[in-house]
Amino acid sequence: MVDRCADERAKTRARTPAKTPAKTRAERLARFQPASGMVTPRFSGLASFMRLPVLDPAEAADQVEIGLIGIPFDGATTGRPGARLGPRAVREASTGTRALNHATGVAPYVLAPCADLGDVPVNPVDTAETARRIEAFYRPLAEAGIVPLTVGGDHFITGPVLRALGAARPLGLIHIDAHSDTDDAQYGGSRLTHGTPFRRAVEAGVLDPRRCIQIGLRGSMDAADERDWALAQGMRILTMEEVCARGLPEVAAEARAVAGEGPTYLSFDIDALDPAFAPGTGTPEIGGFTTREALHLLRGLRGLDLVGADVVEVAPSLDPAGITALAGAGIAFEILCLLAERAAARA
Ligand SMILES: [Mn+2]
Repeated sequence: MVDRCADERAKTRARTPAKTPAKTRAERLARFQPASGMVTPRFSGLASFMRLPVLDPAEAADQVEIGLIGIPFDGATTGRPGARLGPRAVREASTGTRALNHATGVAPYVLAPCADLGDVPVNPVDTAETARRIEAFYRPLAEAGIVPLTVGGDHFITGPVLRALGAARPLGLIHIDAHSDTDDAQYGGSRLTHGTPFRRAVEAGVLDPRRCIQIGLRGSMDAADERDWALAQGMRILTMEEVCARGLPEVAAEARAVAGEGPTYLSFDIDALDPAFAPGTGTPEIGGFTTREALHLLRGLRGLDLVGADVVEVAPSLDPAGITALAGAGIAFEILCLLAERAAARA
């Protein structure tokens, strides 16, 4: 009698990265494939990002070109917390994403070897220490040329990621968000909040403000300084009102023009989406993107030299229906397709 289970266990083992590193790119592509839903059902097994193999980041150099990473930290949230639970919820929701982008035809796992590199070891009660740990986690990846796709965590986590990726030269930025996050507000003497990462990154010289664009800003502000400071640095801001007036193709074209040919980071705050589509987030603002509009906008960003990206501020405990994590997983897949196309172009 044929033991079908044994056969399927063997296939699963074949997908698990062996201790011996793969030598050729074709070997690496074959090794780093997501678990097939035809072999092990999508609701079974351990939930890694996109059902990809899990790889120790210390073994990632010369093996994978894109690393999916969780940063389960929300200690810099000034409003409603919960984004520390984002990576785990997005991993779970992402088990439903399949191999091929129906709109663009991109098959990311055919184009680039990708793995889940696990979570950054954060300290939930120490923001400054967590920033150091994040930067230390990403520096060797940057040096190895591995492109990180991060799931947060609150938006504070993007700052130390940018410090690692932009250490060699300042980066351009495409920042899709309801808020500018260029605030300088102090909470009892601390400026380490999820409302300040891009101000700190410009000050640190890891972002080139003239190559930064912020898309979808809306709602209310504590003070005009958040916007005025960004504009004074030369950052471009496209408010949600301008996005609606001009249309997504023009917005995407302007984003590509502002970022230009140079290395660029893409940061997607889930609160860019309307709370109807992403209620599980710390600082929801009405009047945002639909999930469909967000996908169209991202598809307009093909061809950029993306050196990293993130999806942040998914706070699943604020959304019992789970639609925010589902949106986060779908946005992450769309961004992964952009990163994989770029990796294949450089291979
Ligand atoms: Mn943000």
